[in-house]
Amino acid sequence: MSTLPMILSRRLRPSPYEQRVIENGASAFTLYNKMTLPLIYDSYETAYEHLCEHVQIWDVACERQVEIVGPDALRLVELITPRDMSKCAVGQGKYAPLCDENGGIINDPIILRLAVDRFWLSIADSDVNLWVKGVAYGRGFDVKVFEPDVSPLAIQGPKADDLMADVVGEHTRDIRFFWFIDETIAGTPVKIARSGWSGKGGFEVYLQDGSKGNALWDIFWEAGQKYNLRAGAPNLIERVETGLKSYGADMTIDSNPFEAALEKYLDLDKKAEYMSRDALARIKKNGPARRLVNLVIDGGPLGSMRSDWAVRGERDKNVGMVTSQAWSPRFEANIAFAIIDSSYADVGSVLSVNADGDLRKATVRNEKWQSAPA
Ligand code: THG
Repeated sequence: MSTLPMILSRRLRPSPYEQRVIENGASAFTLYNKMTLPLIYDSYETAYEHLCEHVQIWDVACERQVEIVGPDALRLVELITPRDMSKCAVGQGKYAPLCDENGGIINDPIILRLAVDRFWLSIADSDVNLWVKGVAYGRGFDVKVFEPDVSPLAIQGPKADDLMADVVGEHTRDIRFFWFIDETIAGTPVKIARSGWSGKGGFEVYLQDGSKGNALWDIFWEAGQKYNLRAGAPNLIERVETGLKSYGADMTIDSNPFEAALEKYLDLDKKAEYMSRDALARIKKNGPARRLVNLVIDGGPLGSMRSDWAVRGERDKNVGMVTSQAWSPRFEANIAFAIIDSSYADVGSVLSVNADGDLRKATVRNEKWQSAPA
């Protein structure tokens, strides 16, 4: 396929890497923050095998940045997340859920601290810019909130360190997990962070000039040939194995961080004011009604792209739904995330899944997909 089967109006915003993505034969895209996100070149399976061994270049420009800058920047960032952002140093990032006054998850960005009073929210797919602007105006905060010209390009896989060292320098090996440095590549300012939406290691390069997409891509492309670099994308199989949850699929504004298994990213006792404090305290006290769990579904590959299947308990009671699903070559099993009524959500709980009429036994597993202790 040489063109996207979509009408490319101004509403569908272009990625600076779009030309290279198409040239490399991307065959399936999703829509993310009103941009295309290429997900498949060859197949999820071949991309998964390659990602586990080599290095890939990913167009993740759709992970937009919402910049918050000004004297009240920290107060505003603290107000919108239950994570303690006073502990985030300049040059560091934190994975932090944004929660509204009901505890509902607005988004689950990585928050980068660029200066004492300047942050980027590197967002998943929802309209964070509008929400944050509303909060800032409503509270009369002295800040600017806007989406800057920044387009992340991910370099992911076990050979990413060698590639980055060749392109930028040996010092990039010392970047700590979720920290970032300022660099210039192709005469253009970038930030290089050790982060990315896979468990295979790597970096994200935040390009700060959208007109330089091809130039940046080409530099990594040429240097990457000796490492068997390929164009890739966030990989469904790998991310479910690794336990990375996707906003819009595994969590929405109708779920809270307790339900979405994001408890370890909460600092409920932090000093700063935050709008979800009362709601999250209440949910914690009563226990969440539902929980996002790991599920192993019996039998051979299910191989469906849509997997919002019903999950049933005893006497066929509907107890939840599958939110993401993939056949894992490593565990030789159908592994899934599912949102389940809390009383059915303990490890070892035996349920069933109705996969488009195919009724399968399913078991709640722990975070490493291992069997429950007998
Ligand atoms: N990169 C950038 N922005 C993003 C994403 C990204 N925005 C949207 C989405 N992805 C945000 N979601 C996540 C979820 C998990 C992680 C990163 C982004 C992640 N988690 C680690 C883990 O779970 O092991 C560590 C989290 C931590 O310790 O703070 O990496 O991919 N730029």
